[in-house]
Amino acid sequence: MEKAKKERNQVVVGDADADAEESDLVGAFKVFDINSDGFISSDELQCVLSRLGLWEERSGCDCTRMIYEFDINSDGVLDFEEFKKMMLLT
Ligand SMILES: [Ca+2]
Ligand SMILES: [Ca+2]
Repeated sequence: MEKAKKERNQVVVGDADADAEESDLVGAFKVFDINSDGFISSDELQCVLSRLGLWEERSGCDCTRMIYEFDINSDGVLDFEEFKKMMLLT
């Protein structure tokens, strides 16, 4: 019984960590979602990346393509779940 209780406590702690990480991502998502419509378009992605100095025109990197790679439901924009995947993979 003691052991089971301990394991449950660990799960709760794990969830709290995940929540903290999630709220960081929510904050990052809001930065990228300039017009606050809940989606990140390729224009927004490019705009924020260039503002952060992370966008290099001459690198040949293409935001539309970047979105396309993570756009799971193919609606042309990134929702929070898709954004989360992008942040965790890059
Ligand atoms: Ca938006
Ligand atoms: Ca999408």
